[in-house]
Amino acid sequence: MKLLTSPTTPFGRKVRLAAAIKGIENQIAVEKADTNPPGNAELVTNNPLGKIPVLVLDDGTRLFDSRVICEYIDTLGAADAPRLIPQTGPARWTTLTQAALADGIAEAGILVFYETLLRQPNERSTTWVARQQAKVDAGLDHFEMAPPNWDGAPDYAGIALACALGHLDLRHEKRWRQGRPRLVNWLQQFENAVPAYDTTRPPA
Ligand SMILES: N[C@@H](CCC(=O)N[C@@H](CS)C(=O)NCC(=O)O)C(=O)O
Repeated sequence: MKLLTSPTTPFGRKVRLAAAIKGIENQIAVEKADTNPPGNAELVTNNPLGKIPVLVLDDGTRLFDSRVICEYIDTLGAADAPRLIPQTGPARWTTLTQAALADGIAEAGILVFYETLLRQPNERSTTWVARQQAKVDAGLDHFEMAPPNWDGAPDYAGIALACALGHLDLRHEKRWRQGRPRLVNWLQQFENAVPAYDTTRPPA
């Protein structure tokens, strides 16, 4: 399998952590993809949205987005490998909802970052940035009150939250850490439990 991604995307990092927890990271060749036109032409042939990550299976099937890829990865690995997403019952919906919130934090954080990276100063909207930042802050406050728990290995919700926080460390100057001691401690516990969090850390 081939994973089209980049060293800085939190969504590609989710996939790499999922693969590591399932013990199948050696089955995935990681390939850097360009998301910016015109260099993204090849990526668009793999995902019409031009977004990463994309997992290309050995038979040529393309999987995206990161949630779909992580669900697929959860079907792989040894029989005793940790399950990332509960298959049935209330725990399934809790995990998926927590992960959706974590992904939403990352998506809003990325929109704030893109505003300065991809838009000229005269195109930027402080109102839009404030609206997205409010989503980041509200999501973080929710997790400060109720971070995802795990027994054994962190599940998919934990993976998604750790990657969202990693994105904010990289692109938002670690501001999320101020006033959120429980979440800071939670991420430290995650790092201790998942060595791949360190090896997939994006370059500063
Ligand atoms: N919901 C998607 C989000 C993927 C996403 O937004 N990826 C960003 C990189 S972090 C991207 O490819 N952006 C390029 C673009 O929007 O043109 C997922 O979970 O995979």
